[in-house]
Amino acid sequence: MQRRQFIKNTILGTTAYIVSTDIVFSSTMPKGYIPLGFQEPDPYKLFGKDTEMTVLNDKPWNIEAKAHLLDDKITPNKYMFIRNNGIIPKAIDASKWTLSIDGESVIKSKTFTLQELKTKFKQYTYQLTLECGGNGRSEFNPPAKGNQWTVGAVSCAEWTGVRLKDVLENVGIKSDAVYIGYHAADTHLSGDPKKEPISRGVPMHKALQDETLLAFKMNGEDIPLAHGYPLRLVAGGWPASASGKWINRISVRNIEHDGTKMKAPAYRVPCKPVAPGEKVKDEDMCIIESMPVKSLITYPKSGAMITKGKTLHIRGHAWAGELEVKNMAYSIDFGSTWIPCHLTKPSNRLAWQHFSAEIAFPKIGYYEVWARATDTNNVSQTMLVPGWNPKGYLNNACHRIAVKVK
Ligand SMILES: Nc1nc2c(c(=O)[nH]1)N[C@H]1C(S)=C(S)[C@@H](COP(=O)(O)O)O[C@H]1N2
Ligand SMILES: [Mo]
Repeated sequence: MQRRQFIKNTILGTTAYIVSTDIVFSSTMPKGYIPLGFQEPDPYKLFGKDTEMTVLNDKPWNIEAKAHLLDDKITPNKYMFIRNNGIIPKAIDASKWTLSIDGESVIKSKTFTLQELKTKFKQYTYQLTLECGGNGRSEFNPPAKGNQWTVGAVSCAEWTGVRLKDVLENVGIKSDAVYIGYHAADTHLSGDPKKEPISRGVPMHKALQDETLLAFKMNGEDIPLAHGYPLRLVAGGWPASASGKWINRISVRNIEHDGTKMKAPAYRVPCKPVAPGEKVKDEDMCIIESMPVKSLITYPKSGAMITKGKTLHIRGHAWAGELEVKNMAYSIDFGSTWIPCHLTKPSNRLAWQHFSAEIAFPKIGYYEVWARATDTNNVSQTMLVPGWNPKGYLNNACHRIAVKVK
């Protein structure tokens, strides 16, 4: 926005802000032409993303993966989706970064430097699944507004940091604490410094889990800027909106946190199922907590071709919010029979699991491979898009790929 306005204002001037010198032949430059030096940044280069990633929005940046890009057991940065509600903070000086813990339910507010967090507390590393609550939104009918995520707003990276519970214990929490809320350094799209793009959180029982981290490393390196450098909250298994990026303050609240995008209808679904398209009152919308059971076939790509007589190797990941995936099955006959897949144990709680199978096809022709996960509460993914809801959250329908045997 700012940049576009700037271009409008200065396009016919002679001093280029980006190229930091004069445009020598500006008088012969076609009207309305945008010099290369002024063009929008390339998001792939800017964020270190693979060029097969899909940009859904550039203001703010929202970028998703395709199923086959998520084949790695641990998601590398280049395939990790980006979901932003506001503008990524600029010019971060990690040596000056602080995290304040305040709120009604702390005994006394305290501020830590990043260095203090790293040295005063024990560090832990976990693989944690982060899925945007709106992943799969594009399939809802009637459609829901918002980023039209297909299947790629999910990741499982290795996060290193300190336990939020250790830090809260060090500060001292009152017995009336019910929720924590994060505050971060990104700016509202309007540019208004008094508005926060997002300030969500989790109830105390989630805040105090071993795996809930104040993370400063992702996959063994500093967290990439777009994913929350230099400090982010990671609450695996819950809608990733709970995992605040660029955090500089955590408030321990004696009420359910009431920050931006905590109130209905944001990140909430109808407390009771509703008919597609039905209007739902705010008070009938409930906060999403643990994400539902889901899986993704990451190999092969949809449209795979194999020769008659050969088997097809498939593989992918499965996850179930706070729970574990108990079994994984595939079907090649549109769901009438299901055959078990090999399924690994998670490397730690809240990490996605990996499945694989060798599939034999009876004869030449077109097939679909459908994959279905079942969690430890015996809840399975559905074949059809489940429970329509006004904001298009929690679509955990079975993933499927097309296969041709020739
Ligand atoms: N400060 C801040 N934290 C944030 C957001 C944001 O816009 N600002 N987006 C949230 C949402 S909705 C999601 S899905 C995840 C996305 O994390 P990622 O971009 O690292 O994949 O970050 C969450 N944390
Ligand atoms: Mo999200």
